[in-house]
Amino acid sequence: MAKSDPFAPKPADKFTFGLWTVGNPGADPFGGPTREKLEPAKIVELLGDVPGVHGVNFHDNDLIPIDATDAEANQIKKDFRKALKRTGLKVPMATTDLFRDPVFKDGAFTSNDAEIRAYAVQKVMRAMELGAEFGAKTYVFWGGREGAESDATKDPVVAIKRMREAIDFLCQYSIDRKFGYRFAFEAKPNEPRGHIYNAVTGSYLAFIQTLKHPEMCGVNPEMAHEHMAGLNFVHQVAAALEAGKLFHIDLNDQEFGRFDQDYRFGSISYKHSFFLVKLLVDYKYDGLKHFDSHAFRQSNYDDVKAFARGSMRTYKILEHKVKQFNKDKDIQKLLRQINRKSKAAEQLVSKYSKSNANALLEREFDRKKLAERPLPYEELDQRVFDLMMGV
Ligand code: GLT
Ligand code: MN
Ligand code: MN
Repeated sequence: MAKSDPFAPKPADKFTFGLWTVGNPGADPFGGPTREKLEPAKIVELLGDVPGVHGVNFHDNDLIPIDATDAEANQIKKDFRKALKRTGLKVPMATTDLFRDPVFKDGAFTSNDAEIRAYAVQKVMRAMELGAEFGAKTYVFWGGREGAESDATKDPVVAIKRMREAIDFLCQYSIDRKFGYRFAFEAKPNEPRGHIYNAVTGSYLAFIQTLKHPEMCGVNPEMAHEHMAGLNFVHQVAAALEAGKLFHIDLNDQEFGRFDQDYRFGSISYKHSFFLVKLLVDYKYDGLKHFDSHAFRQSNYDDVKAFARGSMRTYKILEHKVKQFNKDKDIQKLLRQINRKSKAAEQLVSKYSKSNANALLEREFDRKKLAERPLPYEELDQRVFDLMMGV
């Protein structure tokens, strides 16, 4: 028998792909598709050929074209359901396409046109129903068109208020219909709009606290989106985790400062990817891990399968490296050395009291000595490199 692969993914890892990711036919703004367009059921089958996938997510119109008749919609759903059954794949997340159709050219929830705003909310209500039909419990909101090229065209404060109104409405709708959804907001700084509102994950963390149902709302950070903004993704995810708001995550990769590349997870930023996986492992994130990326334009569908396998394999390898990091004696020794403890100092500032405040004011600190304490960060950081490279 062949030796079992220590990096083989399992459905319990909750790795997911989207109809729009593995089904991406390779078009870009400068050229048309390089792969034939696959029907949803075919995309499910393709994923079924890749061992270890947990599920497949969709936008309403990835599954049912916006102009489909009821008869067409029913046939597509039937075929899709059969393919899910055959492959055992789940649909854990659903979302709405509020960006492709020309009606949304100036936004959906933040459009300047009240009828378009109402239509957008109606489209989400219907898409929530569709997601629920297939068992989805996480509902993603990516406001791709919620933005502006010129701030002459929209009042950004009004835009926030409109966004809140739409989300409050939809939260209540989900509750009334007992869908059981948790909403996950996904930030992006730009593309397709010149500027998108709620540009980074942190913006949504603040926005959520102003909603009528903050408890059912969290975030869906995407690695490439924060890297487009030049930010440290690990820190954005940490903020979400610490706030109990990491409801979903979009894993992929991206060169800093470039256009939206949606590369395979781990293909560019080895070190950031390592620390991201470390964060998710150390803090026991057990939610969905969605690969929101697509294969190179040069790939055929066999290579798309390699892309899907590779995405999961990279994650599993990094998970293994994280375990090595956490067990490595030298690294752990260095970590203990740099995390200097002092019961007395900690007690003084861990909780405010008048007597603590007075004692702290009285205490003498030897500033020069403190500054001289060694921090062998170069040594530690190099050990991470050695470990990652397997040296
Ligand atoms: C689109 C976008 C992604 C979002 C998807 C959800 S659609 O592909 O680039 O980042 O996650 O709407
Ligand atoms: Mn993206
Ligand atoms: Mn995404």
